[in-house]
Amino acid sequence: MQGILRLYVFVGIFVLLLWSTVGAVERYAYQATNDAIIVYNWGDYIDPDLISKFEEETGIRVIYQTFDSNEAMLAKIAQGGTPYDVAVPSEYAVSRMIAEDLLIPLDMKAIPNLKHIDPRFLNQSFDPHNRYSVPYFWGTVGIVYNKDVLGEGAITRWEDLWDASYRNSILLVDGAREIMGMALNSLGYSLNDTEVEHLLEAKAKLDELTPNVRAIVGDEIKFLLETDEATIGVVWSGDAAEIMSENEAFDYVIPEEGTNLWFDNFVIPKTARNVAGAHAFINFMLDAENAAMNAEYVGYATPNLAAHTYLPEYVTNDRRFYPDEVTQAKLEVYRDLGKVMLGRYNELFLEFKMHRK
Ligand code: N2P
Repeated sequence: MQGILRLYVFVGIFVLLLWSTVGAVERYAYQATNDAIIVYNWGDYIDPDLISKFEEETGIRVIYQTFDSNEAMLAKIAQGGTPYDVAVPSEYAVSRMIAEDLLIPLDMKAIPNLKHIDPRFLNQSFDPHNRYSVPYFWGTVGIVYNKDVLGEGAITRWEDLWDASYRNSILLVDGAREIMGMALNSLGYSLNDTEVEHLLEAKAKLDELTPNVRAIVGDEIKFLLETDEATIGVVWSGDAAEIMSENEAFDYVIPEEGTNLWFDNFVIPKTARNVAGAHAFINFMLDAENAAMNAEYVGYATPNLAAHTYLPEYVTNDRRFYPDEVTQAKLEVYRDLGKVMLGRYNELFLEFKMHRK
């Protein structure tokens, strides 16, 4: 008994020590804000060499943290614990952050490289006149599938995923809007639908997909598909591009029923302590050569027109990843559905995940 007690005390002291050390390191990191910036980005979403290049060129140290969904990022920033200088929300999350007064207006004089951005990606409805945001990458949500195993053209629609022959074959990206959106689109509804009946129908439809779902995963989805752990994945377009460059058996389709067209953007949260450094970082990432290097590394489509001159034409002409305007017009951009409705989407997605257990 005494031994167990001693063990508990020992573990307790260890945890306390660890906790206070982590706290001290974080505090130290966040104090040095004049020569540092804290960047909060999606996982696997930057060429790490660009971070070193920025640090060398400017002398500003980058403290880099990642998230894997808009919902996680929104919660962390709203809670305010970490003084982020730069974050990368998708369009509907930009609207949410503006509505919740979480962002500072950008000083475009400090971002002259904005001139490189294709004008059709500017002045969008989620942030008129780009008061708070500048475009980073854009793309779609779609299906990557092993054409060597399933056959060329085997999958063209969301509905195909429900085929009983794909038992235990599908990996889903762990995103509430993405997966609820897929179910809504497969039923012919908008992925911005707010009718409770339709949302419940979508959740029931997801439950029916359960036997075919192998796992719901984060960024490891790329590795799992590249190494043939599954034959089908519901992924963001750039992740599909990377999977296909590692494993030529895969192809990517934009489902016929329609899907999500998304735009990710740089913003500066109100928590920022190094606003000048944040602008410098955004401007650096918008430099044409840097943007091209970044696009080549992560596999996503860049809205930076000047960067296109540094990218091979077979990349920028690939309509699977740079869909033309006719296709884009058929796709839907997520709207900010408001806090309550977004909560509803999250709950239903969570229930689907639990249902699988
Ligand atoms: C890459 C994240 C892609 C973000 N891991 C899609 N909005």
